Amino acid sequence: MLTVYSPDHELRNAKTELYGGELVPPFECPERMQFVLERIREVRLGGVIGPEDFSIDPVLRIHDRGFVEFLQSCWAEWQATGYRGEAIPCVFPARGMQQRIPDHIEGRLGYYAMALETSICEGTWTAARASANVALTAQSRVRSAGDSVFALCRPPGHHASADQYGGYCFINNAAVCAQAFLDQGASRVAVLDVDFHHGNGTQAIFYHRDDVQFVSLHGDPREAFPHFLGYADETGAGPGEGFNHNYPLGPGTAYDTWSEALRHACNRIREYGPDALVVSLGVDTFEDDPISFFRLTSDDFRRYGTVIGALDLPTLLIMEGGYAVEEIGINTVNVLIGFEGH
Ligand code: SP5
Ligand code: ZN
Repeated sequence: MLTVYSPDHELRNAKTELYGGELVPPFECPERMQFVLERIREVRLGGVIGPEDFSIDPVLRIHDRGFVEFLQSCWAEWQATGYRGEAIPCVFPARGMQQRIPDHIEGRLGYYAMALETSICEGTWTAARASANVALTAQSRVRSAGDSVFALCRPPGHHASADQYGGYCFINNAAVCAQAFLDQGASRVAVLDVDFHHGNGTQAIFYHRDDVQFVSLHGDPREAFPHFLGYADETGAGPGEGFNHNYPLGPGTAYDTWSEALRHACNRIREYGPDALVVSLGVDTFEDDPISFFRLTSDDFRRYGTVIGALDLPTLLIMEGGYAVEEIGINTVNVLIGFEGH
């Protein structure tokens, strides 16, 4: 399987993540990519190519212009205030308040954030753009060649909505690529999100639409981030009713229960009959992931790769989360090996 990758992700190298009331080194760190790349080479998965440059247009098909401009200028504006730390909001348009966009960076940070563990630092926007270019390059290969491609994206994307960043995400790579398939002639696209966390951004972006089906397995929002979306009764709205499927699963979920949900999810995708499949591939479902609570083993990743491969669709696999850094390569590449060997 071909992989698309850019070293420009290294430009996002934040020093801080707000975790348990402390500022700690971010779980979502540059080293993650080295372990995946190494493993790809070790098992000779296939070639690794760099991204092409895309304009901002495919990103603007999904994200608001004001949001994109905010991400672009955030670091410079934050620095101009004289603050010494990385950019973190501390005030929000909470219930009962106005949803107007303020001028000051402090207010705009709160307006555009969905979570504040994600510090914005120098290089964040450049890295996020490179990540989107990686995804779009892989998408264009899937579209032109009809085979399946792995987009080794960093930063990840599935928590980002049309106008909010957070959960380590800035541009929703999966949503941008699903839209790109449609814009290039597909009638229906399915997004299967197997990251431990609910893909709230992707769900919100397509919630009212019937041309993108969103199917997600994740930690039950009663117990897991992002906490405010991902319940089973969120089934879509308006023309999108029936095209959103959530499988919230509780603490300690192991492969028997998880894979049962996956098979159910895959049947929903078969019924939908999409022209292309986008997989939001997070491997934070791993038993030793430091911030998650599922119990998948490294072998389970290979097993479920075959289940997804058996859908037999042109598939774009996009890297999302996974924070057991030493094992992220083995687990991610196991999915790809299983997928190819189905
Ligand atoms: C892409 C992705 O996987 N983003 C995940 C972002 C999660 N950030 C907040 C984590 C809060 C973790 N709290 C769990 C405590 C476990 N002891
Ligand atoms: Zn995750």
